Amino acid sequence: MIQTAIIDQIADELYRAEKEKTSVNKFVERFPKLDEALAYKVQDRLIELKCEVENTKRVGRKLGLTSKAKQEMMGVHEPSYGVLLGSMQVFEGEPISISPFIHAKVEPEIAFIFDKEVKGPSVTVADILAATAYIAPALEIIDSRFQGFSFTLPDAVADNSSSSRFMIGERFYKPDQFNLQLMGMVFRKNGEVLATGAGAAVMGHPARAIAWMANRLHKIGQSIQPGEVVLSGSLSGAATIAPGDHFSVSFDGIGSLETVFTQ
Ligand code: 0L1
Ligand code: MG
Repeated sequence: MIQTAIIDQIADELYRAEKEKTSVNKFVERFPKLDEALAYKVQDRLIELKCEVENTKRVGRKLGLTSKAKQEMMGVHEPSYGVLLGSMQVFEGEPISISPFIHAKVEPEIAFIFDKEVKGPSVTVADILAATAYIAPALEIIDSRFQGFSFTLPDAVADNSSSSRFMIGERFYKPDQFNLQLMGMVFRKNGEVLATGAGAAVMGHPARAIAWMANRLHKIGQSIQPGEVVLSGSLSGAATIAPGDHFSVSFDGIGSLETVFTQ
């Protein structure tokens, strides 16, 4: 199969899996040519397809696989990234129905809102902070289209890094007031503490994950654009969701964010 046919085939299957709520098997066995570089092309095609059909547009990006534990589990040394679309945003105070999801999970993250372009190569943590207008608490709802969340890195990249929905706090904070490495976080489910952590859980510093992405984007002629929101990666493992569950994340200095899931 030629490359463009592989890209279209995998993007179509992932799109259908999401719409029809039917998980698929890993693609790497059927398409041995599916490496990381080709997977990002599939991701681009999938996003193009969603923008066409859902009449939405790109509003930012997300980092995935930022924790050492997840990277080791997948045998990789790098994170991944995906695209955030306007249609994926949900707002605080709106209950989230789990009915469109296959097996969604929720993650506590820090969102960065950019007011300057960030273009590689050699982007540093300082460059990311200098281009960031605001940070805010965020929750990401991930939902892999693969059966049992079982995939390789190229599979997950093709699947837009398991992105599904995201929510960001409505109060924004300037990043220069905080040491993001040391920023404490408490993640609760139904009032009970599920996880605690600090910003350093994300590759030593959440902005380091975004710097990695900016340098990776440079290789394909892309950059972070002013106005974009970037979710910098989860500070803890992802939590499973059942109808009625209430989740909250509280950060030292930048407040909290909460949501409830319904059937
Ligand atoms: O946001 C994430 O960390 C998810 C990345 C993709 C892999 C997964 O679903 O765990
Ligand atoms: Mg995430």
